[in-house]
Amino acid sequence: MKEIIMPAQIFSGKTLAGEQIGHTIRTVGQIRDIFAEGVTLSESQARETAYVVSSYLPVDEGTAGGLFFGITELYPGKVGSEYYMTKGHFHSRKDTAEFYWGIEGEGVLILMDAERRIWGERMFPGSLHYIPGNVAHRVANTGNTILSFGACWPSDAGHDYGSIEQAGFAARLKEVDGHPTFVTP
Ligand code: S6P
Ligand code: ZN
Repeated sequence: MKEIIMPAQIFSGKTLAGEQIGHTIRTVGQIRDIFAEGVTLSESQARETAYVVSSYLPVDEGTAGGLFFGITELYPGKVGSEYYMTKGHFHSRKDTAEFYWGIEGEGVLILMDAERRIWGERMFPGSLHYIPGNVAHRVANTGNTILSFGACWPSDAGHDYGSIEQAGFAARLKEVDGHPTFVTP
């Protein structure tokens, strides 16, 4: 008799649930170094949640040929005139791509290639973003509500946060006259 089983993980279209779903919380204090220098955080703002990543990693990190799936909920807020954003990273294996898609809220996907060329793509419910290999990616919440987006990436992509920690992105997305604007240092 061939069995039909229930999936152990459920993606409702908005949230991800199941026994193998992991959650990572990043507070504003934990990611303070990604924002422009010179802005002092209050203790209460440092304790705020900046984003939560719920992820389904069905195979070990580094496995060739597998896929990972994640939902990021990025809270609204600013440090100075800079929007709350994810840390951002290149993939450790340079030739690995990724899909992002907008679920709720609005924001900007900030992309930077190996030559430090920067561009942005608007994120909104239904937006779909192909992030090619060797392109760093970071998301900023430019709205007043949670920005939720999905991600799917190869299980052997890995994360290179160090390059961004050292050299940053070539431009910062700031609110200027009420609008998201790239500002170069
Ligand atoms: C993983 C994928 C996302 C991010 C998440 C948080 O490759 O791009 O799940 O991990 O959006 O961003 P970051 O830059 O802090 O990992
Ligand atoms: Zn990635």
